[in-house]
Amino acid sequence: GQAGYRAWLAYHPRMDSAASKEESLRYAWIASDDRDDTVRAAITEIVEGIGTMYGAAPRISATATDAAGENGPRDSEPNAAYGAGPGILVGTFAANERLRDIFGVEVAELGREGFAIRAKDGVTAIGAHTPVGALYGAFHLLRLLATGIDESELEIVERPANKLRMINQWDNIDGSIERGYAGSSIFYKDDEIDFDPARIRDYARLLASTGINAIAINNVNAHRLESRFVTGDYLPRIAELAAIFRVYGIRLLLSINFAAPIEVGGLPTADPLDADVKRWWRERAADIYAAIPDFGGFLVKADSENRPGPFTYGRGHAEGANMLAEALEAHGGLVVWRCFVYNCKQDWRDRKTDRARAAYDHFLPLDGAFRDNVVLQIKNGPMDFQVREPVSPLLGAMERTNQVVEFQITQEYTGQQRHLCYLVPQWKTVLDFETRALGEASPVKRVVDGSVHGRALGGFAAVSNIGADTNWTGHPLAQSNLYGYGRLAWNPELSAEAIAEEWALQTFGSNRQVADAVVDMLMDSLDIYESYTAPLGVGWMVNPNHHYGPNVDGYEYDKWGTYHFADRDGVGVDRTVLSGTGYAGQYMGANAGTYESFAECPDELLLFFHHVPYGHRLKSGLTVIQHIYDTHFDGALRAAGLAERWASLEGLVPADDYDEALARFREQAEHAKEWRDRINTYFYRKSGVPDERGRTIY
Ligand code: GCW
Repeated sequence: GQAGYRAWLAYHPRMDSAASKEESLRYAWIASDDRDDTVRAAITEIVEGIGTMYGAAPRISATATDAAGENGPRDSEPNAAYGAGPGILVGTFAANERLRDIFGVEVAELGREGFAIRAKDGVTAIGAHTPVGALYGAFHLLRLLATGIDESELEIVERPANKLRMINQWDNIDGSIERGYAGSSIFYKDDEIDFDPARIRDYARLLASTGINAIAINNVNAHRLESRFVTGDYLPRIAELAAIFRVYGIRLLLSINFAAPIEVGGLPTADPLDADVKRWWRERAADIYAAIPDFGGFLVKADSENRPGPFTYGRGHAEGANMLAEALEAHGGLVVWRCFVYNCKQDWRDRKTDRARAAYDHFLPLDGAFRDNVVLQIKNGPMDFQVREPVSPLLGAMERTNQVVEFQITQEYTGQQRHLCYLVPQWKTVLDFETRALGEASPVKRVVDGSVHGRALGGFAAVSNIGADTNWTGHPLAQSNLYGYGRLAWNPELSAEAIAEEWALQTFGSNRQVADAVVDMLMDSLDIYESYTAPLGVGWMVNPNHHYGPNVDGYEYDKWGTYHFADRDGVGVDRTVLSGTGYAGQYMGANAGTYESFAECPDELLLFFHHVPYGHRLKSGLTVIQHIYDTHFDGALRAAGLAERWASLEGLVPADDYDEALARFREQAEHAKEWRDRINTYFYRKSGVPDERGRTIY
């Protein structure tokens, strides 16, 4: 269907028509003295947005001075309905004297990407130091209008908390998307870079409206042809993509293949200390910057899941990353080096090796060894984007290393966009986690924004959930995760609920009944999904490879290092220092003791840190086995409830969205029963303990 395409930039007509009429009077014209493409994009967006919401578009005035001239705008036809009236000024302080007058001196703290909005004497002014700041301000004003804020006395100053606010596309040149659940790629087709510029622009608009400022356009697993993206064969087309994103303040990055000097360059080695290898990468960097002057840099998955890396040559991650960083440094480029490094060929009989330890064990010793234009990208948890994991102990542990946290917007382990799972609450838990890096007040969000350790560079990265499906994300409500990620990267203080509400109002319009229902469903969804899939911090009870659906022992005797160790007496992984793998000891300060302790470890992570008897009583008062039964029965019921709640919105949301979501909610309800019965049956057969409440287990 078409409805979902415009996503949260739908700009629904305001329903409250009296207010709407009055407000539209406030925006009779829009003007700027800036002439660049980015401010033009801001103007276009406002004209379209306000025009659609209020039924009367602001007239574009050539210059800010004309717009407010005594006789109103002179350069174009006066707007018949509203005359000169009050309007909108947007742009940079440097180019717009009137913005300098309106804002005076308080603008210094805005930084490169911040903006200020002030409504004064009939003029709504959006000012920034840069065109992209003005664009962010324009999107912010539109967000406020769409969410029905009282804009008569606007006084807003915003700047992003994080420097890097990045999206990773796991798109392949054949058009497939690794872990993609919303159709094929919008960037590639049939082994070519092949895109519709209008669609890329719309993606850029969606991203920029939330504050995203960087995008790596190909899969971190860079295959044969993608390895050549750094060469002249592909750079002209990539430069076209970069030009579209540039207008929206988004820098383009490429995922590279560490072995490209061999596979593409024909060299005998990819050793990072080899002079020819260094020269080869310097030449590639020079070529890239000739085509894309503001190229963002390289994203690197090295020595991870069979990808090549410096280990082959007896070198370490710092040597590998620094070699690439040197090649990019003169051009202002970054190396974003992923820490998702572990042994994926483990013997399940080996009870000592613990995949959860791997990132910390590999990277902590390298603290201080990376160049300033290297940033480490650390997955939010120590394993791999499970429904529930503890926070990676590496976050905050390196004082002299730039860090970004990596989230997964695409729902690989969280229902693959067939189940509803609003992930913002999960990310909030991670961001608010107190690392104790400096005793107190060192939450993850302050680590990655650079303030805890005084780092100049940091931020967020996340794997996108979009594809060529008309509604971008398959499940229409999964758009909320992309939206929420961008908003959190801009401002991690926003609550999950506030973000859900913003998203619902912008996406479905100002009908309160719809917004309230959608917000409630989103806010319940993670807990519902966790209930029927992943009790008490156990993960990986999924089908191998595609990762959809229940399979309790799917990975139990496998090489990927992902076990639950259920036996007749109990379940869970002993990761204590005392008797287990020692992982709990990687945490700082009191956190180590909390997780080490059977008594203090929070219920929701108990089985991640401890092997526990089925009869163990949780803080909730339930035994572990009864908790498993109860949450699975309950989760399946609540999943069915989601379908009913959605059905109550028939006729109130666009039919396309309604139908697409309803089909998914029905699948979720059925599939949740499968999860319930598989998990309950498995643990009943292992433990022999019956359900206290006598419900059906097979
Ligand atoms: O979660 C795993 C995925 C892989 C992915 C890998 C990674 C891109 O199953 O598909 O590869 O993580 O993050 O590199």
